[in-house]
Amino acid sequence: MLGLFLVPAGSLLAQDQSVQVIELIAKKYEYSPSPVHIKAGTKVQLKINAVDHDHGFKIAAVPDGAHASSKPGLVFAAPQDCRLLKKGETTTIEFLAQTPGTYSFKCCHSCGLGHRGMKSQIIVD
Ligand SMILES: [Cu+2]
Repeated sequence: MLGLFLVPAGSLLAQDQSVQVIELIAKKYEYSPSPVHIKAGTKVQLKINAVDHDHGFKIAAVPDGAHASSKPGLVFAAPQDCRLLKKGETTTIEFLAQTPGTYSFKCCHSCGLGHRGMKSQIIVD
C-alpha cells in the first residue's frame, strides 16, 4: 500500500519556495533519466512525457525499506495512486521532496511485454 498524505489545502503551494522542473521521458520500457536525483527540501514539478504509448506512474511516498505507514518523505498536493500518462502528452506531478531516501516508481498501465520491468527511482539526496 502507498502511504497517502494530505496537507491542508494550499499549504504546499503557498510556501515562498522556488520550484524545480524535472523532465522525464516514459517509453517502452523505461524512464529516463534514471534514476532522478533531487536535493532534499526541493519543491518539484515532474513533467513526464510518454512518447511511444500510454504509460503510467505510480510512486511510493515512503522511502524503500520504510514501513508503508511511516511518515511520507514525498509530500503531494493531492493523493497519489496510478497516474495515467497519455501518449504524446505531458503529465505534471507536483510534490515536495522532504526526506532523503530512495523512492521507487513504476509503470502502472499495461504497455506491453516489458511492462513489469518498467520502473525507476527518485533519489532524494
Ligand atoms: Cu507499462
